[in-house]
Amino acid sequence: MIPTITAFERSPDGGRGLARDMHVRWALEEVGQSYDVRLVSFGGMKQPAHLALSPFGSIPTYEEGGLALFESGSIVLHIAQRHTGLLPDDANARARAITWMFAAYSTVEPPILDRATAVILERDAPWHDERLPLVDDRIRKRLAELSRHLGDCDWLDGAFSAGDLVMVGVLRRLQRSGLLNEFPNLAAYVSRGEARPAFKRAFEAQLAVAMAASNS
Ligand code: GTB
Repeated sequence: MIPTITAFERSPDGGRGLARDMHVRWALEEVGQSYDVRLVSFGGMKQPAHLALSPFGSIPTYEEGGLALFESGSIVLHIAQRHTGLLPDDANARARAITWMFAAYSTVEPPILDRATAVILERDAPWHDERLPLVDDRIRKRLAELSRHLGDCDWLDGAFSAGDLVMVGVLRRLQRSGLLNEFPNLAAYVSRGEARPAFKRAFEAQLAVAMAASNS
């Protein structure tokens, strides 16, 4: 059965592949699973039909037969568990790869999301100029820890896994901040992820949506 995912009809990132459907597209491409995409407007996300799939009115969602999922992490894990290619066979290595997915979402990403909020929504606040450096330092702390762990390895724990897919997806949001370049092994890690053929296919697919939206 071909799954259907949802994505922004008009992504605010203009095709930079930063919205969370990118994680899901990339995972599906890595395992060779074709998929359909239903594009949703900001208004449509808050309508009952979409809220029935996503209680928080967001993308991405994932439908496959009688199964409907929301949360990109849960969707990537579902894909990884049902196909080969994103999780190791060895039970302990598998558990560690899943741990890296959680680490990406719940330990590395929170200050990165704080930064996005600061830059996009709090730019005019009187305390913005004081807060941003504090947020950046919290990001630097996490990046330094991650950089130390990665060292000169290609991936976080042996072969590329769903943990790397999510971590690279999370780190990509820093590309315009300059923070990633302070940690050359992390910048190279992100580039390695982006060089994967599956990433490129997923990126091109979401870019095509953004280009069509900008021409309409
Ligand atoms: N925890 C959820 C998950 O991982 O699936 C978070 C889902 C989420 O935040 N979805 C966002 C959304 O639907 C899109 S991805 N927002 C609309 C709404 O809630 O009304 C987050 C995102 C948005 C925009 C950019 N950007 O422009 O760069 C990057 C990431």
